[in-house]
Amino acid sequence: MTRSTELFLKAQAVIPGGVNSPVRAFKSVGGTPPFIRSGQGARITDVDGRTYIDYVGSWGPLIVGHAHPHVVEAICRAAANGCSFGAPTEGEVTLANRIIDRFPGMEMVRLVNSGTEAVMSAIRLARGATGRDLLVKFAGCYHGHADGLLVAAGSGLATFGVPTSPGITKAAARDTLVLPFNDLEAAEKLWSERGADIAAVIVEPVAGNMGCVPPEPGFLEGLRRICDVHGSLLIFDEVMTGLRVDKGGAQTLYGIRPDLTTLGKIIGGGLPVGAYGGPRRFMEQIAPSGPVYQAGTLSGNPLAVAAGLATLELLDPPEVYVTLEARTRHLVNGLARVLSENDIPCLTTSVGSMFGLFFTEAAKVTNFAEVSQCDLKRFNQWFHGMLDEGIYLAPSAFEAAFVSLAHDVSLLDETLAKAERVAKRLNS
Ligand code: KE4
Repeated sequence: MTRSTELFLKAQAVIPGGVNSPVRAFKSVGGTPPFIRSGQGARITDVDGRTYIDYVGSWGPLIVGHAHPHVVEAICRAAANGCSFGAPTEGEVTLANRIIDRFPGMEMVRLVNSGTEAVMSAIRLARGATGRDLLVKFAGCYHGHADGLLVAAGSGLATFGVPTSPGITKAAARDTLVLPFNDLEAAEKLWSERGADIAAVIVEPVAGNMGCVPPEPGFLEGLRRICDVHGSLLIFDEVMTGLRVDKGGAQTLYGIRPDLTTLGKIIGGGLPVGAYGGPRRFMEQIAPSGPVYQAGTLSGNPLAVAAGLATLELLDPPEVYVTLEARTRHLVNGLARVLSENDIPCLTTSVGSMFGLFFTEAAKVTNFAEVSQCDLKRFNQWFHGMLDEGIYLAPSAFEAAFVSLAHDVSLLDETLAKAERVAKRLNS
């Protein structure tokens, strides 16, 4: 019995599913998740001593690689001065300014402890600012686990949402409407019927929770226009895309200015940080400067702020995002070549240094229904084949993968050589 198997059995006795976040349990791909002991650069090592090239990067935060000396030193220095004060600190002001410098439409930002918290707070602000109740989201986009967001499309198009989890009341789901991603016509129709009651629409500007699905040309621009006409707020959930697809997130990459932006992952450098921000006229409505309440014991935590600041410093050089994108294209183009040479139909997508791989004959996928038609069984075979070769991919077909600054070309080529072996076995 491997140490991971032993630990997984022990973990399942005291932690639901043996994990502290469901996707880590390998339920959709099967098998036992390796328990990770350490990470260094682009590699992680499990408790049985097996090392992997890591394309999960803790689901996005580790864009500079694991245990980067600059980040570790910043955390240690902060910890030596105390872990938390529950009082304002200089680092929070510095990080707020570093974030605002990157996002053109943002004049103020509030730090919280997770992407979920950032999203639920931004939605509360949008409802408070507009005096409206309804929220629109898109099927296949994930925005954390707040009640009103664990909602699937009801029967028919854009009728009231239905809860996707027990414990979520009909009342909580009732105010969320769900549309197909990239379907501007459906959005136009919904707003023509309900626009006066819609507080906001929240969207992953590049969907990263159904694989990596880019916006269709005109989709984001169309949402901006609809919100302007109907007085709804446009919320870009950039928890994953912020500082990932561009220094200024997807809003900079695509030139769209949302009303509110949510962030997480990279801005904490691997420690728990979320954030939401926007123009002063909205953000000053947040307590204590305004009536919309939101609070958090560890918000702006000095260690998390130090990790975030150190990570942002490493992302400052102008060539960083050019390098990340070039390396990601090198890998993705190589994977597409390897799979097609072995007669395995697949579709690859990438935006910046996030990428997706779909086992399908379709020329593209634009929404959750199309992604759901892909060959999930083949994905699971691919996932385990790559894991056995020491390549750590996300244990779900509905996740994006990530390249970090630590993934140099030699590691990418090592990955491609191993992918070749896996593809040959899949095709045999
Ligand atoms: P957290 O509460 O997990 O920090 O953030 C929620 C969230 C919000 N918005 C977007 C676009 C997100 O991708 C996420 C969380 N991402 C998932 C990975 N797809 C986290 C992994 C997990 O749930 O364990």
